[in-house]
Amino acid sequence: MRQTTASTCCYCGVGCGVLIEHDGERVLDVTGDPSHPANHGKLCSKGSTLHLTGDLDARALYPELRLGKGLARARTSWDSALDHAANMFAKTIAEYGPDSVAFYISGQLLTEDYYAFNKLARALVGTNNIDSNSRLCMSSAVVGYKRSLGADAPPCSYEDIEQSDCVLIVGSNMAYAHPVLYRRLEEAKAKRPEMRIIVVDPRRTDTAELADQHLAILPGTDVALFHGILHLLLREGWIDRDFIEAHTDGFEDLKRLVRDYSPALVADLCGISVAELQDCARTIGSAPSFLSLWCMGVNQSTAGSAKNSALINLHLATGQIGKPGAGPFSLTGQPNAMGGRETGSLSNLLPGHREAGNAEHRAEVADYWGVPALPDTAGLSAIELFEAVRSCKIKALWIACTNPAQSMPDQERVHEALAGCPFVVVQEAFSTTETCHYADLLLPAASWGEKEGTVTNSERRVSHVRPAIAAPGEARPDWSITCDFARRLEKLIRPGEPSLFDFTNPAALFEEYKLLTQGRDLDLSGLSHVVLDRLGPQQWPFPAAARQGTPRLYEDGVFPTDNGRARFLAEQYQAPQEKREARFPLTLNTGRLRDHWHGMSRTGTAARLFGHVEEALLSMNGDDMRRRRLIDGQLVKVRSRRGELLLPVHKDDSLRPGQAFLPMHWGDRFLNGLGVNSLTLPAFDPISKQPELKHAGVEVEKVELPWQFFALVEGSVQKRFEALRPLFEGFAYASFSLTGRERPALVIRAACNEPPSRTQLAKLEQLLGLDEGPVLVYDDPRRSVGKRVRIEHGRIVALSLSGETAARDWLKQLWHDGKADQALRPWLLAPLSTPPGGNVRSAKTLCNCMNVSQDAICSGIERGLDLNGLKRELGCGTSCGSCVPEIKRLLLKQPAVA
Ligand SMILES: Nc1nc2c(c(=O)[nH]1)N[C@H]1C(S)=C(S)[C@@H](COP(=O)(O)OP(=O)(O)OC[C@H]3O[C@@H](n4cnc5c(=O)[nH]c(N)nc54)[C@H](O)[C@@H]3O)O[C@H]1N2
Ligand SMILES: Nc1nc2c(c(=O)[nH]1)N[C@H]1C(S)=C(S)[C@@H](COP(=O)(O)OP(=O)(O)OC[C@H]3O[C@@H](n4cnc5c(=O)[nH]c(N)nc54)[C@H](O)[C@@H]3O)O[C@H]1N2
Ligand code: SF4
Ligand SMILES: [Mo]
Repeated sequence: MRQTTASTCCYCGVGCGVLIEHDGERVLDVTGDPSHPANHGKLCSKGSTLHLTGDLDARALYPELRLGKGLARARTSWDSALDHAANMFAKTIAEYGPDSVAFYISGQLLTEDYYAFNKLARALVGTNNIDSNSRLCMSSAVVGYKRSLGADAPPCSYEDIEQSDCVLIVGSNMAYAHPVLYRRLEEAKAKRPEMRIIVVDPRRTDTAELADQHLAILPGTDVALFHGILHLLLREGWIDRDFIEAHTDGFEDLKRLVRDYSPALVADLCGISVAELQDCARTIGSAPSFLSLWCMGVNQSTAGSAKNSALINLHLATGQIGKPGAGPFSLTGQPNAMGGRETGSLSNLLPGHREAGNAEHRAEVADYWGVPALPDTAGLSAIELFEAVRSCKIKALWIACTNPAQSMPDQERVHEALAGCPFVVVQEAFSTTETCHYADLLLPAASWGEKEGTVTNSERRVSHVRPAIAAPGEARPDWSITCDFARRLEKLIRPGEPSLFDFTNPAALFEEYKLLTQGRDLDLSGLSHVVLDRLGPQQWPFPAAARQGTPRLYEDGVFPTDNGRARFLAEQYQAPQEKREARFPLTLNTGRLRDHWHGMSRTGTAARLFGHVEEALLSMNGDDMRRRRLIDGQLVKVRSRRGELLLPVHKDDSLRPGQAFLPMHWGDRFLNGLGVNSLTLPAFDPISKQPELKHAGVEVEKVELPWQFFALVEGSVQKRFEALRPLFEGFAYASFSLTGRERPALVIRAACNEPPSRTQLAKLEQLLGLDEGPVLVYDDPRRSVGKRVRIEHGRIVALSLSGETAARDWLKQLWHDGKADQALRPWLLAPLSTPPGGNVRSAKTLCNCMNVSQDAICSGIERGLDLNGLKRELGCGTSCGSCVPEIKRLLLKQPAVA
């Protein structure tokens, strides 16, 4: 029977409500929940395809245990898996102390999961070694809010974005990363064109399409920019002296500091003109309301804390906080990174926005938990933690819901750490990740649509996440795995004591947790799973007596600091860690694509999500390519001080000369060579400890790899991927992706210096299903060239080109069109590899919802269609709208002929 369950999207921090249609066993469809205040029924290209993701062949289904390094893992029972884990942890703690173990968790866990992990680490094990991937994501924003305003609380609501007169978007590509919020901004701007939007980003992103002003500052120079703006605000008298006087401290010091940030100096540091800077300051200074949005371009920096505070300074100086359409509003990346901050899931925090370094806070929490004390040794942050694993100080590591062997900087060291760690537990929903490879114990976790709990989105709104279907195989929800393990560990290290983990459901965890927030800035004590069901998603604070949530903080100008006053921070601009030098003259920036999520464990199971960008490409400015004699699509080697990566280059003039860009999504599984983060650096901000993921010095050079390979194969793509992947280990270049919609196919591109052995090729052909049956074969052993095409029922179902791949795109198009062309046979039997003429269409799908290719849109534009005409005739941009900024850009580039 078809049923509908209301829940939330498991991707970004917008926190959209979804309606999951299912039959109790399988998810059949997903639509936006019209009653959810975050999205009012809208979804983006990722949310609306959730039901197409999560291929069971890629899921972790059973606990698996490795009994010795070098051996393969074998399936085991939950009982023996968790007993083994408890024994290993107890033994390690007994022998080396509680700080010899660590937990590395994730902003994608639910609040109840986090709470269980925190209690486990701090109360039971007695270590503060519990950190999360939010360290790579939001920790600079946490520091920013706490230092400037006194508590880690984004003060605004999504409505403020719509109501604002001036929105400053810094280091956020929200068109890709927070699409539904971007849609809301687009609509607001369409209704009130006088609303000003400024985008500060070194790249001209899709987000910049909406901007009245795009400031393409040099990477890392944000602090100089903010000080330069304040300098001008002061000079022109565009500040709010009454607010500064009544509600802040520290303005005199800041005034002295920004005196030195003259427009000429700032323009020079930021690589913009004085006029651009003045325009920006004027827009901000004269706006009745001013709101700023920021994300990883600000946080992921060795100056991340300073950037956050310098931006908040602008709001305090202009009194633009605590009123409609105003305030500093960080966009949270992960769906529940906020919940992580609330429950204390960074090593330096404790539940309820407390500090692990504060003795009073420790005593409060210890009291509440009924344990003598909480540990007072500082815990390790992500980068330090993996360094401690590498140097063998940490001997048992528990990783849940994150994939550090893809997402941490300086991958070579991370892989080394994981390989050498005596005991690694990985609690994961998908068995395919790079980190799973190192798991001595793999624990299958329930995932989206299968688990219950709560999440907090970017605007402090708590939603009830509800399960629609049972988890597959023996997968279990995270809170239950964690509590079950904790109860077994308790028996070994706290025998005879009453259990700290007597929870029978997530609601029980929430009930215990919420009282730790009572009376604090984030007070959740009036909420419960039942209240959320009755009232719908609510914004904190929501104290016990409350009837509704709190949309806006600090309306009274009172801040949660010691004296109730907000603080200006006066810190100098510091250049990024890796200075330009002859050996590494380019700055490598990394970030998100529209349709993929992080390491692609989930989005990488839905072929259509590769339609927008099919493979890992290095983007570079045309001038930089010319100087290096590189042509579009050519294979290049990118080198940094830490590693190198081979992939094709792509001309992209949205980048200024001197900069390069790589999507963050490709790790070692989808691209040979430890992925994007083989290049990035582990240097971090001194206060937030957030690493500088957006700024690595690199050089790019041409590589010639004469022997090339291409294959495409339909059916059981995840199984084939797993089977084929190891065969490409030795290749200098190998990239994997999916293509198609109704008939997904695996696509492989690879290249190396010498042809692989005949046996290796035979093995490849066998796994591709090209060794027998209705396969057309051509071989030219002299040139090491081979072609194989398998045709069933008049259509291509698998093919490979080895040695030489000139016909790649033509064949792929034939496959797409579902036919075996007349020209196929003569080409196949001829020694020449070039395809028999004809135009090969661009494979890029711009509109994923309606399946409209870039080619179709371009020819529509040629026929004279404008945006509305394209929408009407082709349907593109009429569903989620994520492709609209790109269509607008095509329209600008290729003006319609009358
Ligand atoms: N499609 C998609 N959406 C996602 C995610 C995903 O994986 N895929 N992940 C989610 C998560 S966890 C996060 S944290 C967010 C991230 O969301 P965003 O931060 O918006 O995304 P990024 O692409 O990482 O980086 C944003 C921009 O910062 C710019 N930038 C780089 N260096 C600088 C600098 O020095 N100064 C300034 N001003 N800008 C700079 C980059 O050019 C880039 O356009 O996205 C969330 N949403
Ligand atoms: N170069 C570069 N690197 C970056 C960034 C960047 O901009 N540039 N951004 C950084 C940022 S902001 C972030 S947030 C990180 C993200 O980095 P990761 O945390 O490594 O990203 P994910 O791939 O989302 O990892 C989440 C994992 O949890 C699994 N999972 C999904 N649902 C569940 C569940 O319910 N339970 C359990 N136990 N597991 C589940 C997924 O299969 C996936 O493997 O990457 C960081 N790394
Ligand atoms: S904007 Fe997209 S990815 Fe983010 S929560 Fe909404 S549907 Fe999910
Ligand atoms: Mo993130």
